[in-house]
Amino acid sequence: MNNIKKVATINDLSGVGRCSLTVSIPVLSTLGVQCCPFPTAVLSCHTGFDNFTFLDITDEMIKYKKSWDNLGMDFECIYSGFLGSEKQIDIVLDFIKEREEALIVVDPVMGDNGKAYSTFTKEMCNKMKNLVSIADIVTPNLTEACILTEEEYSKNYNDEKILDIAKKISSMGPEKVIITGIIRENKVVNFAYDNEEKSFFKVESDFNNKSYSGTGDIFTSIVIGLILNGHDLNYSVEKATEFIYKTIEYTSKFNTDTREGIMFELFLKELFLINEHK
Ligand code: PXL
Repeated sequence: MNNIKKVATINDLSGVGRCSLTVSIPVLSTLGVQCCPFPTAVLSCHTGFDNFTFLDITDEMIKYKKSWDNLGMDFECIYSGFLGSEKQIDIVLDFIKEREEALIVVDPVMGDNGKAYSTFTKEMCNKMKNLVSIADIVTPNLTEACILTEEEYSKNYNDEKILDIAKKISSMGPEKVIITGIIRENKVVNFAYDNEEKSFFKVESDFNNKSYSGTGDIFTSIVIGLILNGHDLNYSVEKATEFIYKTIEYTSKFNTDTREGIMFELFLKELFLINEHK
């Protein structure tokens, strides 16, 4: 019996910088789920580098979707990340609406450190709200959570305010809201709100003052893989946080360019063991 779950992973392919598809494919495979890439753009490096090529493949996405539609291709999960244009968001909306029985995970990739990414326009931010409204789980960072709720960005929000923001996002549609990478003094905090369980918890790890690219994509990929394997939200967020902490701690010993991401390749065997634990 084929009991391997499929995840349609809608994200870009960036040649350097360990983010989006280049991390989701190995992480999901290690967790025993099949990552089916649905590429949105091809970049030489992610947009954090001073120089990058950007090939928008919106037209190809229309044909790609049609091919999967014609084949009746279904997925246990649809995971969307970096989207390059308003039209791409519309394609993803249609793709999801035709497959609503899947677990819909939207990482509303729009910005970081209080600022929208250079490729992200105000119109795209507005459209992203429509995508968030049909998701089951969303994983914004604090910048994205503030953009979605039209709150002013501040690094100093307390737990009560973060819960308020998470509830506002949940009221847009998603049952589970995970706000990632909140930096508080020497800690990084991930918050999770579950509207079904009416629960709210946070997982903290030490922060060594270095922010690496792609950690949000690795985090969301781990959470998806663990949830699809039957682990609960609490375990999934806790283990994803621990994995990223450990990998950052190791990577930081080598003084690499933080835009190159974290050395997760060396820790995949640990991820495999995390998943085996029931
Ligand atoms: O990791 C988020 C991300 C994904 N894809 C591209 C990016 C970024 C963040 O900068 O530029 C192309």
